[in-house]
Amino acid sequence: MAASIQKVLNKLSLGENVEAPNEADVKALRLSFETVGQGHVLSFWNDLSDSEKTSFFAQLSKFEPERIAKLSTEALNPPPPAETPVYEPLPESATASILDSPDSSIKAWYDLGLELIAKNEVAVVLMAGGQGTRLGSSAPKGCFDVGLPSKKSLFQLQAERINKVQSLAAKKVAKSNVVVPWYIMTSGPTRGPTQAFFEENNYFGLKKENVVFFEQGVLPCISNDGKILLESKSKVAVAPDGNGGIYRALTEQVIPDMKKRGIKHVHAYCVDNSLVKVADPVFIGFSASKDVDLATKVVRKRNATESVGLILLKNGKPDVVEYSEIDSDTAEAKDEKNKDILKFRAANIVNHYYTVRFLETIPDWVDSLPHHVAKKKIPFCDTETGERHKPEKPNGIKLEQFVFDIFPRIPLEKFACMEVKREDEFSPLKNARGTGEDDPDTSKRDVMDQGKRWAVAAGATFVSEDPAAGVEVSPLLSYGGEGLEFLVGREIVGPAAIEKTE
Ligand code: UD2
Repeated sequence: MAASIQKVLNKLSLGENVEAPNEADVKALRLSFETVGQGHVLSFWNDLSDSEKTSFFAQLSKFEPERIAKLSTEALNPPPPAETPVYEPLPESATASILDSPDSSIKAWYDLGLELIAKNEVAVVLMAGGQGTRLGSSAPKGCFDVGLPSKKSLFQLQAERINKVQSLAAKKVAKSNVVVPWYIMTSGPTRGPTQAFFEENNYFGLKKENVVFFEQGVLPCISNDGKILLESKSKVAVAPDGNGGIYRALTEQVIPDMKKRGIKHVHAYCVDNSLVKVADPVFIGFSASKDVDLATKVVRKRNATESVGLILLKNGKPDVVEYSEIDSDTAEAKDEKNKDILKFRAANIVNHYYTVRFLETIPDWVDSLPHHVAKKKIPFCDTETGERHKPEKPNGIKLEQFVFDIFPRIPLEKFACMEVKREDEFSPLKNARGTGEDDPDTSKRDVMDQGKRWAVAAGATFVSEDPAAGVEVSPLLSYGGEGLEFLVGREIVGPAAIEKTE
């Protein structure tokens, strides 16, 4: 990158005002795009005001035109698949299932997990940079109130689960000041509103210094003939670079802080799972006891067409085949021994464990992670007329990386998969209210059903006019159904919310 462009970038990163770029800088920039056939991005340069020139120059300077040209050429002209991949379910050796593990194992993992949390060796990374288009909400998904009696957002539920697991760990080892730092990955559009939401809510009771926001990268949107799309005369249309952008972002913005804090174990998860067990001691303990570098939680796939990735062996290596890329034969194949269940039924739920030891190797492989193509309707500015259009049908592609694309690089003996109960750990908020599946009402239902199971298991009697009614149990009271002995003999009239012991 020309020294002059770097100089502007340095000033920008320091938040300094940058004057309108000088002719030499603009010439260098224009050349860097023209050289790869993308000179059209500067079609309207001379029409722009100084402030537009400054912001547009800053945006363009962050891109690497050669890398973008290479990515878009590869994306639009994908090489024919080398050979039909061979898919097999993961071997027993690489998987464990909560569903059929003895209580003694689960308790051992739980105790080890709490000990590691108490030693301040565990951190959490939240992937919250998605744009949540299917949900139809303009705010970041974590701000969404699914309609619980408490009206708690997904962010608040997750913050309180962190709070609770910290105090469970502290109590177990009779230690104070147990901290699970929470690193929240946002993307351009979600960064501001997310941070503001946490400030307004005083970090939901967590200490501000232990909630660290960081930002994933963005990539330009590309037209179907390989040209960078303009959103306006002075702005390139961009989109977050996918949840696989987490790796580049972690290396640049998070790993140093984790090292400083002595973190060794990381739980990374998806914002829109209303049941997510954040920093789950069982998962942390399971993964640490097997000394793996990467572990992933799965649930049993609901049906052949559920929009989830499938965890399996692909050509002998652990991998995930995304729902948008799976062939129907594979999706519908039945288990050889039991025709009633799917052969490939380990559904990815974006719930991963990493060692920091492994995350420190990101620079060795981050540039080789593949990009996936999503065909999208992308509002654009016509580079001939300057008019802005909102297309009716897909007119271009967004390039994104997937967080699980690192799986094939993990030796099988350093990889593990844990199957968990869907009803206890997975209820994604994907769709707008009224869809009937993976929407706010199903999220609320699943949280309330879980609380009802916990209350009845603790000895309460549940009564309700409405058989579908449930009980919301605050995460500050119970992380996984424990500590509810005070409910013995109590009658709970549903729907109900339990926030305190008295
Ligand atoms: C994701 C999984 C899919 C399955 C499904 C279950 C991936 C690539 N796919 O599909 O296999 O597990 O979830 O619910 O993981 N995100 C970012 N930055 C981005 C894009 C997404 O942080 O640029 C986050 C997003 O905020 C969310 C998570 O990644 O927390 C999953 O993203 P999604 O909901 O767009 O993924 P989906 O449902 O297509």
